[in-house]
Amino acid sequence: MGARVAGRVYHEMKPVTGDYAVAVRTGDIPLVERILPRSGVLQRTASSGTSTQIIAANVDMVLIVTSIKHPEFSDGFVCRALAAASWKKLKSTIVLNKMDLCCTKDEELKSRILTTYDRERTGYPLFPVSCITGRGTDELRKYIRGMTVVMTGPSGAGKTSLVKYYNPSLEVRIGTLNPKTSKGKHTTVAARLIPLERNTAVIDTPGLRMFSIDHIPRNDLQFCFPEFRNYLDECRFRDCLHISEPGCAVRSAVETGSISEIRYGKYVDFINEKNP
Ligand SMILES: Nc1nc2c(ncn2[C@@H]2O[C@H](COP(=O)(O)OP(=O)(O)OP(=O)(O)O)[C@@H](O)[C@H]2O)c(=O)[nH]1
Ligand SMILES: [Mg+2]
Ligand SMILES: [Zn+2]
Repeated sequence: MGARVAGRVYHEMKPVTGDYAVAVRTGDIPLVERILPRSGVLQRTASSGTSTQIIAANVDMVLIVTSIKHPEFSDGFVCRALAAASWKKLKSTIVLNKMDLCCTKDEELKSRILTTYDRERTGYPLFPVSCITGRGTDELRKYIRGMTVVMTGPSGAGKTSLVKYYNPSLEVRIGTLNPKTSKGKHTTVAARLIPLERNTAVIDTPGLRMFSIDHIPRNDLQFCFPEFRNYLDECRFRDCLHISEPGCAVRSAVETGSISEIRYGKYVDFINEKNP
């Protein structure tokens, strides 16, 4: 059902997908008079680069939907989205879609991804799935039961296909990929909350070129990598940023293999992107 939003409300607190609102009936269409305080907010730095954009509100978990290929798996995207969710104290889960496309020559990439994001190390669950064969979809469905989850990912990773898989009668547009680049064509243009079974809902969102995290302060980035946490107190210097300081326990953990080199490399990239 549609609703109108009072101009004052729109001005004060732009409504976003997932918001709870108080509305009154005025004729045919309800009028939203108030938006309730938000919890569980997923946000990124807006494309303008100067402000943050709320992707969805009142979510219990973020599903980072990626594909093993077509489009190519991107550690940069995944690590940025994980950091953004973690910074807002939101739980995340990685969904590795299009497993049906994985052939013998992709085995190395597959095991590399599974090792990098290994749950024992990072704490993040990872579900390999396929919307074509249905592989892994039951496990994922059980895992999100009772929650409102927001999906984010690159265009063409199969976010809308996954909701359609769970709710085949849903009228949604599924896109094709650019055959040259294997990237999606930004088919979904607005976020939408789709109720699944009782108490479960999925928010489908438009695919992103990049998940910008310019809004996360430089010093906070280290807390957005859960696998660093056990080591942060062990560094020689209290203000260690874990880049080149002597006696850094995080870097030692990278050397011994307790922290993935790829995850650590992304952390260093994110630090270097920020002005001191
Ligand atoms: N082989 C294979 N193709 C898939 C799978 N899931 C989705 N696709 C295909 O991937 C393409 C893009 O799917 P969408 O669901 O539109 O992707 P999206 O992530 O919603 O893309 P945007 O809305 O642009 O962000 C379509 O051609 C789908 O048929 C899968 O598990 N296996
Ligand atoms: Mg879509
Ligand atoms: Zn350190």
